[in-house]
Amino acid sequence: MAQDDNKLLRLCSILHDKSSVELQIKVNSYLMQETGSKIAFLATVLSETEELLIQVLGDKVLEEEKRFSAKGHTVGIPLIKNSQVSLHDLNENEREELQSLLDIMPQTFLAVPINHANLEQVAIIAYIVDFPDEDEFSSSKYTASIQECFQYTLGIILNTLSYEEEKRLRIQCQSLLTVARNLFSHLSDISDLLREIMMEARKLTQAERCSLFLLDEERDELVAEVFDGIPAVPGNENAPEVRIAKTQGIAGHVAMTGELLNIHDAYAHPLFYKGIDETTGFKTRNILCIPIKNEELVIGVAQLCNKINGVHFTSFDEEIALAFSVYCAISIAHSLMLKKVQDAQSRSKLSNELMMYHMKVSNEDARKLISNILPMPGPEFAEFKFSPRSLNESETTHALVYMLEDLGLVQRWRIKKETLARFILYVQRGYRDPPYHNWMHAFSVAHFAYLLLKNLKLMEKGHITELEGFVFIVACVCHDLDHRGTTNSFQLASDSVLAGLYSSEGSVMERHHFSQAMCILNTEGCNIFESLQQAEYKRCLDLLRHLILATDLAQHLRIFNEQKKLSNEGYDKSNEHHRGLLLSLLMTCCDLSDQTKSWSISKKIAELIYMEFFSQGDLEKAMGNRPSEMMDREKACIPFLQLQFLNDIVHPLFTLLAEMFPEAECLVNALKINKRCWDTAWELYSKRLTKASSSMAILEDEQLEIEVINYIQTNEVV
Ligand code: 7OY
Ligand code: ZN
Repeated sequence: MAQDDNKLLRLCSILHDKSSVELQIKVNSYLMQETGSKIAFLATVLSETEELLIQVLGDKVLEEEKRFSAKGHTVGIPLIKNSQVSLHDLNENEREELQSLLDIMPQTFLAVPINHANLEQVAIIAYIVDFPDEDEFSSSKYTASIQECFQYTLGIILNTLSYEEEKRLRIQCQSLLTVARNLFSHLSDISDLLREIMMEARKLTQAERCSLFLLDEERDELVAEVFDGIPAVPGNENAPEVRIAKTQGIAGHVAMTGELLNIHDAYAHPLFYKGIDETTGFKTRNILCIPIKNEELVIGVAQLCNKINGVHFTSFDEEIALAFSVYCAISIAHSLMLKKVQDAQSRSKLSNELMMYHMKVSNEDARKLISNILPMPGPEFAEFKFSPRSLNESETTHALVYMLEDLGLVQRWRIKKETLARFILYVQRGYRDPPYHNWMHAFSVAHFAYLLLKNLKLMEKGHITELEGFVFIVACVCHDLDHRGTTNSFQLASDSVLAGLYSSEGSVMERHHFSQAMCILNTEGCNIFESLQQAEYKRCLDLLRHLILATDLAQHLRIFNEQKKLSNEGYDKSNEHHRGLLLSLLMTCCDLSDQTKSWSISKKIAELIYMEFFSQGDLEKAMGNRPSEMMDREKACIPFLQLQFLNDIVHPLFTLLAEMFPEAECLVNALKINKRCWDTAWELYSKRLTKASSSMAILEDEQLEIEVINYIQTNEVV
């Protein structure tokens, strides 16, 4: 026994730093010596799949490792029975199965399952074949020495096996990661990318060659994108395009069926086409051919040829190849998408160029706007009662330059006069011509901002900063850029392009107005913010966005309660959030300021607004939708709607303004007059009780005019 112990110790001492295959050779030969058997071998139990793995028989390493299902092969019986098995336990079939594995018919046979230390589970099975069968007790002697052997060697064998498995998995993972990384770095060159992927697959599966074919739907052909590991370049004389019919050969079969083919002997396969080998002189032994699918649709075929150091590709290789085919599919989908996006961008750029060409503001126009010394655009131009709509369109651009100069903003922010002129002219052209939301609206809103800055001395008193005062006016002129005379909810209901871009964020039109403003700022020679320092520049754009979004009435209603707190709890001019709330309030005041002018303007504005609303209502009816009452020319009662609008929105708004700034009291008074006028109009409307043929008729009614004027005179408000 001391002798035996020495041998076992010697075995253990040489088991270090070996591969699992070398290790098994050592253990097998030890067992063969100890038991006097001709062949000893081990099977590893792969518990996940209930498979047995055999890599070595005696001292011979198998060309290809063998995997058997435990239930499907004689070598699995000890695992299933969880006991040792000898030749007596095997029937004829099972003995033949052993013969074909070992190439000899065993005369004696013993298989011993070896459990994991401390576990019921079988870790490996040891087999000995053709040992001297002396007596009936010899079997237990052999069992004992096998078990003794593994008592000392099992740990290192299992560790080595799992280390090798981990290493294999790590290499596979790394290689998939390398490919995934390439997905991003090679995005623009799909050929490069596909070649990289296939080369990685080739390395990992140990194939001599790799090819990749993409399906050409139009011609029902497979085109080589990568051929023999080289990217195929169409039109390159040196590498002529390789095309095969979609129905031809192994690749064709895989393309048609969408099923993987692992062909062990290419020449023996009925689908194999020898033509290519004959012309190239290459000898194909075996082929692994995998479909590349987008969902269920086959878009290409990857092909690996000739397993290096192996008889054919294994099920392992199939797994790897399938993983790589997924990457190929992603890359192809990616590159097609990228091409589409790039094309769309190019088209959009072209149409933008065309538009800019026709919209171009000439240097002459820009210079004309700033050449003269600017006179005040009219008496009372800086008073709340001034009506900016009394100016004609050409006067408005001069008036805008005048306002910015008058407020000292051009000098303060070093705005180049020519840049300012060009900016203003582009903004003016950025407006369409619906009845209400046109350039005159934008201009009158900006003029009201000027009135507020001047009459409430917002910058002098430090309520807002000089930068904010500047952006305030700019936001006003830009706030409805490219308005189409339809509301946010109409964008959603009609599923417009703008809704597609912005519906998830809300304030669809306002986001578009801001985007248009940015487009103009980014047009050459138009950036009025160019002289600002980086921090100021960023603050400007943030504020511009904030203020344009504030003109969405839905946003106004959301923050009105918070704005009321500014008056009740005190306005802190050093608090940026407070200034933001105040500026938002001021934006809404400017946007609705028409209602603080004279009755004739209030009435004219209502006419323009309802022209626009009723057009939208007509469109909604044509789309098969029911417009809201105020958009429906059959249903709207204009005086009632105006009263409601003034009462619910405009009056509370200007009341808050006057609470914060007593100088604005006159605006509330003007508003009250207009409310009384609409009240009179409503009374008249109710007396008639006729549903007039047109809801607009009330505005044209002479009797209304007389009665309202009568009201105004008797109350001596003019
Ligand atoms: N005066 C107006 C607007 C009626 C200066 C807008 C509405 C309209 C109504 C509730 C909301 C609206 C209502 C501006 C001015 C301009 C107000 C947004 C509108 N007299 N409308 N009106 N807006 O959506 F009850 F259309 F852009 Cl009548
Ligand atoms: Zn507006």
